[in-house]
Amino acid sequence: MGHPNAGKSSVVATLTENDRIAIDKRAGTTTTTDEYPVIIDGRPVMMFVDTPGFQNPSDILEWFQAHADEPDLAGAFVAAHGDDPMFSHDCALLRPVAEGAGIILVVDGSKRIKEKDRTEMELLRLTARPRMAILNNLSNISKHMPAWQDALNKSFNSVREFNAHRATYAERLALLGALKAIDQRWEPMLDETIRAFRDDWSRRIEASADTIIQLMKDALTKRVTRIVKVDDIKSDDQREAIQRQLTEALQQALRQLEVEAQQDIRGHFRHNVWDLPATSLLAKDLFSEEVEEALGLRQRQLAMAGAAAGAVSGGAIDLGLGGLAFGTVALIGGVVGGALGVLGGAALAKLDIQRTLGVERFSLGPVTNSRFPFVLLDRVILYAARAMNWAHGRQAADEQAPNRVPDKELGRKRGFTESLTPDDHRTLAKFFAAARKGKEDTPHEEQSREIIINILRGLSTSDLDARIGL
Ligand SMILES: Nc1nc2c(ncn2[C@@H]2O[C@H](COP(=O)(O)OP(=O)(O)OP(=O)(O)O)[C@@H](O)[C@H]2O)c(=O)[nH]1
Ligand SMILES: [Mg+2]
Repeated sequence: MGHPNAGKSSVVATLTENDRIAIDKRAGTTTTTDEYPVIIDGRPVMMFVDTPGFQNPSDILEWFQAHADEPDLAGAFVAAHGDDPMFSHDCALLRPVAEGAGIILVVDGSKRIKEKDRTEMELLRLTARPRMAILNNLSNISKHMPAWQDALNKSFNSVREFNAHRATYAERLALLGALKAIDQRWEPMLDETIRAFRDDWSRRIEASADTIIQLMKDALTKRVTRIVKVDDIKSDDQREAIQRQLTEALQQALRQLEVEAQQDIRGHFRHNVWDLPATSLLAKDLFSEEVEEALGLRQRQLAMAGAAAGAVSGGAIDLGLGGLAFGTVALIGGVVGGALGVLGGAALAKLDIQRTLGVERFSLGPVTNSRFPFVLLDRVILYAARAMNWAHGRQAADEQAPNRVPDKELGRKRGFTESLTPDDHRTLAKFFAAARKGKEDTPHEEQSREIIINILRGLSTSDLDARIGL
């Protein structure tokens, strides 16, 4: 409950992980009293009821005061006004309370308290139902918060600050935990809900790690091929053009794999509305310089990890020319070293050209570039971090990301793999090397999965806005 535009629907959206609830900056968005279950393991464990807010709070308060000896004021009010069209909204609002629901009042703590607010607090107190107040803060003005705390503490069993746009998983759990304090009878149900939430969260993290491992394996075995009749290749320019097409095709295939993995992860964390500002690293092209600079390992880390894993590709252009023996090596080398598929001075993948029976078979892949898998891994973890921490009530809010010093100026990367230990780097590099060869279920794969799970667990609680550049 609460004023129009206090953020009621946003709180419900965040707590129930439902980003399809109508939320808008205009007041009066919610026009009916709607039920939103919290579903865990396909089972509704509790229900939130979103409301349009009081229409005639002073009339209700007056009636409550005149009938103060009624044991169940909400029920009595509904019984007395159920047929009165003037009060149909207020009855819809009080009906769940009459039926036993607890009350959560949502207020915008960035605004000054008005008389109407005091009226609502008082009438909710008179219902004598278990009640909690949530201090939302819509515009980051905190000077009125202490006054709200004082006023709310007088009429509510519990008063909590909760930011519907920024609340993390941990804060959602804490709020559910706090609901226990307002009515002891709810304790077993809430304990079960919280337990189910925790288990579910672990499962989502594991499912995301599986998605990520699979992405790495798919990306590192991807190969694109083209067969052309020798007679159709009349010049080196044509050979160059084919190579260019193959590089574009390989990049496109890798982008597609990333998109599919992202969709999976989004699904694990129940996000449907998903807009990224153009400034987000996640909105940039996977093969852009910006992404490569911000993510992945530093040169020295890469060299050490690569040496341990017997990396296929160092700083030089790696050109396989299996079976090919004519004078285009320099040319092809030149092409690969140009604008095409180069990451950190090394080609993305090996080009292989074989000539048999009047045809030339061009194939590019799998990726041999040692930087690329770390960049890809960092980016998909970044994506998971956003999926885990983007409150559902925030939807596609177009607010500005907080100002921060560009990481470039700080001279640091913004990914996650960089901060891992050299041991972990080696493990990952060995997993990548094995994946490239199509090996399944190696010990390094299992260890890499654990590394990823640990990173994801660590991301569940921190405020990542600044880091991700949302
Ligand atoms: N910055 C910020 N904005 C918020 C927060 N919570 C809600 N808002 C914004 O406040 C506006 C109103 O939010 P709603 O959730 O629709 O509010 P409501 O109380 O359901 O409004 P009605 O249904 O019209 O009564 C929207 O523009 C939200 O994006 C918050 O925690 N931080
Ligand atoms: Mg609403």
